[in-house]
Amino acid sequence: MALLSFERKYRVPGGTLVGGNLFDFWVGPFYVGFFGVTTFFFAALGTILIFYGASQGPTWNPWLISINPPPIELGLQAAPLLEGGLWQIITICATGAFISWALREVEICRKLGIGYHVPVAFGFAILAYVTLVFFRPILMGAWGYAFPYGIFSHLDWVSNTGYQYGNFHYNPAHMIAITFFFTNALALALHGSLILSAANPAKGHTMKTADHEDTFFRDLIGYSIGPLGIHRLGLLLAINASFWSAVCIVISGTIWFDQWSDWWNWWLQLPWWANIPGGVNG
Ligand code: 07D
Ligand code: 07D
Ligand code: U10
Repeated sequence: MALLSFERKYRVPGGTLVGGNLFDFWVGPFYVGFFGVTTFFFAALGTILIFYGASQGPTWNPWLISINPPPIELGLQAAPLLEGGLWQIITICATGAFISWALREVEICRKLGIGYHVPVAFGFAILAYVTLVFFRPILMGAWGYAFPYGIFSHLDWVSNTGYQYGNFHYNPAHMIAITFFFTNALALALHGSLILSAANPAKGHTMKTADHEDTFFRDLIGYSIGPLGIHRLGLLLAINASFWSAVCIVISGTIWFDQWSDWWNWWLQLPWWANIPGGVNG
């Protein structure tokens, strides 16, 4: 079915979570819904406040604009507008917009009668964000531990936060997250190239089938995960990348305070060699 006639058939009322049929309509290609209105509201308000913050700051250079969280000394209080208060309201707007966007995805899934996999996946990105700006700062007792909203300033935050724990590469959850990110890129490269190799042949050649795809990997590595399996794997890798990222940052400063390289001392403390002469204790 051509895309436009499919849309005509499936653009039907119903499936909304809130608001009944009040916002159950489309604007151009976009489904609106109650959560489209809330997304629009939060995103517009947040953007306006970023521009207001920039107007009160020292620069209009887009790379250097930065809306900073309150100073650490203010703890978890509500801050004056220009000393982190704007950051606090923008954080509420951003979180409101991301959650609204996920719920709008849910409503669209319900209309189409498909699974909720996309909003669940996006939920893991939201988890990483709220870990950075809510969970970790709350556990550490100050909003000042969250990252500033600016293109270069948020890079400075990552670098400074990393070096506070020595070499952040020794954080074991950071290692797991990075491994998932890298594996994710490998899996997408393999999948994208395999599909194109079979489904997009040169002019004059015939398109090959899923059996050809399976056989390629069985010949190469003795096993094919299959056409459904590769998508399951991709989703698993991607959500784990976000999940372990959230873990690696939430444990830094809440349950681990030292250099991350020291964490590995447990290896040296294992009982079967901890007390041998010349060992860590001997
Ligand atoms: C391609 C989908 C499109 C999205 C894009 C981003 C904005 C921000 C607003 C100036 C893959 C749109 C950008 C709306 C403009 C203001 C106030 C997604 C795609 C194109 N970062 N980060 C970037 C965000 C964090 C880090 C680029 C957001 C953490 C490093 C862009 C968040 C840490 C590097 C950006 C966020 C961190 C970047 C490209 C939120 C750990 C880079 C992003 C809400 C996760 C790279 C100058 C991209 C860069 C980069 C946006 C959080 C680290 C500006 C919205 C605090 C090390 N980040 N980031 O393509 O070039 O994403 O920076 O959590 O090197 Mg970041
Ligand atoms: C948080 C983004 C959420 C986005 C949302 C949507 C819009 C709308 C609109 C386009 C999580 C936003 C949407 C705004 C846009 C339109 C229209 C994603 C988020 C909800 N690190 N490190 C990570 C690597 C080092 C450090 C994660 C690699 C150094 C710290 C990942 C290297 C030091 C933190 C990662 C490396 C250091 C991290 C980031 C290499 C610095 C974190 C991915 C090769 C000296 C952060 C939760 C992520 C984290 C994080 C990778 C090096 C410090 C695993 C590959 C050694 C402090 N690093 N890192 O989290 O875990 O995405 O955050 O050297 O806080 Mg690291
Ligand atoms: C995949 C796939 C597959 C495909 C695919 C894809 C994955 C099976 C079949 C999809 C993949 C791609 C297309 C590839 C490219 C994608 C990426 C690289 C990912 C990154 C994407 C981007 C960078 C693009 C981002 C663009 C976005 C997010 C669109 C921007 C949209 C807007 C600004 C509008 C958003 C809509 C909203 C909020 C809801 C509706 C609202 C409106 C239309 C606005 C009007 C508002 C109202 C009517 C409400 C009124 C508002 C009120 C009352 C509030 C007022 C408040 C005030 C303060 C003013 O696997 O294979 O192929 O294609």
